[in-house]
Amino acid sequence: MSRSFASVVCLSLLVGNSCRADVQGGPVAAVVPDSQDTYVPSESNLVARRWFQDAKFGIFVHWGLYSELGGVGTSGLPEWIMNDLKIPAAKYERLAQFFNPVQFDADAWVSAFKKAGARYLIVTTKHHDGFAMFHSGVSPYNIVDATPFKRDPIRELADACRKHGIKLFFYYSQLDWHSPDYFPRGATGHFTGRGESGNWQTYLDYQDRQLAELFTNYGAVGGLWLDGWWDQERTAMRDQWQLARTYRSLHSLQPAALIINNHHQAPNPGEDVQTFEQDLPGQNTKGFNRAGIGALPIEMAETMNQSWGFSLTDDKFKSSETLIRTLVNAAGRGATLVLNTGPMPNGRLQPESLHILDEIGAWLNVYGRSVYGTRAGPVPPRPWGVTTQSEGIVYVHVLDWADDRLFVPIPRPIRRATSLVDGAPLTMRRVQGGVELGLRPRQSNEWDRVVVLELGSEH
Ligand code: FHN
Repeated sequence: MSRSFASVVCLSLLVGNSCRADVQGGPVAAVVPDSQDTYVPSESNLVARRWFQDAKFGIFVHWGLYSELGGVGTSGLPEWIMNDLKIPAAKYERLAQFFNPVQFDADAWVSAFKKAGARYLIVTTKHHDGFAMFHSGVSPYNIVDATPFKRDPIRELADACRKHGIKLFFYYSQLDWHSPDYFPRGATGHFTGRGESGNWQTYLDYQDRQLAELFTNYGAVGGLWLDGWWDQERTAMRDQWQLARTYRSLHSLQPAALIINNHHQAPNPGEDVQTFEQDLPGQNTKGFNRAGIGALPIEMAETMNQSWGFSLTDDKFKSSETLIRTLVNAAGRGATLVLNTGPMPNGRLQPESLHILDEIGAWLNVYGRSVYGTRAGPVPPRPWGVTTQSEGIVYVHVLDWADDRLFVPIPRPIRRATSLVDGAPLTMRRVQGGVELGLRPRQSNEWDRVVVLELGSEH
């Protein structure tokens, strides 16, 4: 029996904690089926969840060996170039020898994110290509040991984030195109020159040891953002990730750290935030978001152009107006937006990204209070826009409305309606079931007309 087949058989026979898939003799932890796990978040975790709901805006960074190739030759997913061009792992490894992003300046990145109004940062510590962008003792296939750069950007980012008050989250791909033990393979990574055997349990142990390093060596972090589960969605390995084991270990290392898994499914026990990819929660234009919205805090991840990693040819950057509207539309659904940028192989942020970040920061400087710390408002999303709310105040975000009167179905008494941008009072008329607001015309550069409604007492 091949060792890979033995592993699968052993895994498929698991009952409670009784089976140890140690065919290769590697360290193996007891396995508890995910479905039997219960999870009670710690008090500090619940506080962190509220913080996350208040944060409303984060930055996502996709940066790795693939950034060197600038996405040339692939369709829209630069970080997928190893898979898409069928580059063997042994050849792809050479990219590490050329990776020397000497202009990387963690402080400059985090300062730019902070100025843009972001409250947290998610950075790729290992993408599907399997290369660790941090100093790992688990494998020398990492940025410190395998590149001429020899620095640990994750440590530098952790320090900069601490200095600037930004929470740091780690992106980590469970899917791996480099490890021979990521076997049986799922939907991707079939042409990277690996043999037809591997030990799944050894791979999971490798993954969990790297995750433990991240949760041990970089101080208190915001959390973990997993990706790649979906690679096995239609295989026999679908339920063999031992998520409960991974989550339990990480929650015990850092109880306040939030675990997010971009599996595109309904949340599992042990997860703290539900994320939605490139669609507003409740929408599914891209095909990722088939699961409904659960009870956890929610997030939407979006790109600035069409790519996650750096692309030399992708100039389809969304306008700052579009991205602000996405942020507002997310907030109106109670979600936090994490906006991606793909830094260049020299270590610098793309100039287009910096420009967008500046514009978002300028907007948030003026309109921030209608977004930060709010929850979804009393009026669900409408064709004209959304509402958000915080203590005693409803923010009406008028995104698409040409007329000078707008009916808003808020039956509660309202003391005052003002325009957020200049504090000017607006007329309002109580009508059946709500209030009719008098709007002033939209200015040409006004991306969101925000009306501040101060609620009166019910009695
Ligand atoms: O395949 C990845 C992709 O490269 C990128 O990392 C995004 C981010 O949400 N997640 C995966 C696709 O679901």
